[in-house]
Formats: sequence, C-alpha cells, structure tokens
Amino acid sequence: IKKAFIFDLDGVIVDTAKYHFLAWKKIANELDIDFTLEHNELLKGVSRVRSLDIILDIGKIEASQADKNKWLIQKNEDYLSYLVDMNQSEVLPGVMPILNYLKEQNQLIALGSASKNARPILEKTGTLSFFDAIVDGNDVTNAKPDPEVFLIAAQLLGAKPEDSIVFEDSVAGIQAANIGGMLSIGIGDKETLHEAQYIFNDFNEIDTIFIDELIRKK
Ligand code: G16
Ligand code: MG
Repeated sequence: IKKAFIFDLDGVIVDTAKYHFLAWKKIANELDIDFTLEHNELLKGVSRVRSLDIILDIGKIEASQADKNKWLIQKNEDYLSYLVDMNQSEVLPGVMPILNYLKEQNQLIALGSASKNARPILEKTGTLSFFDAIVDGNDVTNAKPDPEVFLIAAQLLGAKPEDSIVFEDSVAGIQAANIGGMLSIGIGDKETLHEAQYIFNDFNEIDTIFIDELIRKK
C-alpha cells in the first residue's frame, strides 16, 4: 500500500520561523511598529505579501505599492542572509528518522509549502532527495487555507486526497488539509491546532507504529 505523506516546510521540517521573525522584526522596527512573537503566529503558513499586509495592519500603516515592494525585497534579502550557514542541524527533532522510515516503507513523500525559498532550504539541510514532489510558493495561486498546494502535491504523487496525510504547524495549513479531504496531523500546540485530526508536539512523539497505522488505514 502506498500513501502520500505531504510535509509543510517552515515549522515542520525546519525551524525557519525564527528567521522570518527576525527579518520582519527589523522592518517593523524601522516603521515603529511593535511586532511581537505573538503577532508572529499570525504569519505562519502565510505568504510573504500577505505577511507584510498583516504587519502594516498591526501598525495601522498605509503604504504605497512601491514602498511595499521595497520592504518585501529587503525582508527576503535579510531572511536569506540567515540561511547562508544553514545545515542539517536545523532540521527539527525527529524529522530525519520519520523521513528515513517512510522511504524504507516505499511511501510517497511531497513538500507542500507557501515559501518561495523552499528548494534551497531543502538542499542546505540535506533533505531534498527524500521528496518525490515539491510544491511551493512559486507553484500556487491560492494560499492556505485553500487546499491547492496539497491537492497539487497529491496529484503529482498520483495519490487521491483520501490517501494523503498532511503534516502542518499552522492553523491555515491544517484547514487546507481538512478542506482538501486529507488526513491532517498538527505539529505544535494542541490548543492552537485543535482542528487537526492528530496533534503532536514534535516528530519525536511520532513512532513507527503510528506511521504503520497510517499506511494501512482505509
Ligand atoms: C512559510 C512560512 C511563512 C512565510 C511563507 C513564505 O510557509 O510559514 O511564515 O511567510 O512560507 O515564505 P517565503 O518568504 O520564503 O516565500 P510554510 O507553508 O512552509 O510554513
Ligand atoms: Mg509551516
């Protein structure tokens, strides 16, 4: 039996949320916006363009498109500077054993991320070769909670939505999986991700018995 295992990137495979935060924080500071870690939760799984709009909303700032474009470029350049030295040590706890186990079991693996920087991050962390399909922010028009990113991933793997399992750390991503008719597994806080069918703090809590059950599940 083959199932499609679809992984979100930021917050599921790697802890890049902290770098997104640092880069956004710098812009917020320049604009005198008090941007907190709590605000940052709102940006998880959300596109770059939408993230900036959310930050400007927090600061009640209206900006021209030219300024917005400038800040978007600035944010990404700053974000990329944090990724220069990234390596496998930044893969989140428990992820590598699960990827290895899924490969051993001949399961299908895809990435479903909102990020336009997904490929270089997978390369740097030595995880690229695990993925049979990659769908990222360059491939989709509708952002999570729209299921587009996961539906394309399943399609590329040749799997039906009901045979697909999504790992997500964002509320929007869990909703996207649910709307797409896939099994949703939340990685993170139980209360925040309560819409997920299963929730774990991290991949260390997921064992091979659970994965076997997912593979055999009808
Ligand atoms: C990620 C992050 C978001 C980020 C988005 C776009 O999504 O969770 O915070 O704004 O990608 O990233 P970039 O600026 O690199 O294109 P995901 O879906 O991987 O969690
Ligand atoms: Mg995420």
